Amino acid sequence: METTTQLNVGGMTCGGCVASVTRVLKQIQGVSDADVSLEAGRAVVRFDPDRTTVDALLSAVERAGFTASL
Ligand SMILES: [Cu+2]
Repeated sequence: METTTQLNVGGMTCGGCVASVTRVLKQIQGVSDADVSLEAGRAVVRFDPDRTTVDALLSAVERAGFTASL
């Protein structure tokens, strides 16, 4: 069963950052959608909790050079 979570993403300054965060999130196995907002500094991520975890989402965003928290 898919679920949706909202992450706070820090360090995004332009559309390129939004594209990067969106890409890294969507590349994770089990993520079906990621909606990233520059203005809000947030990412709404739809994922299957049997296939990935919130920690994996946070780590992926951090590895891409941004901060991430719940
Ligand atoms: Cu940018």
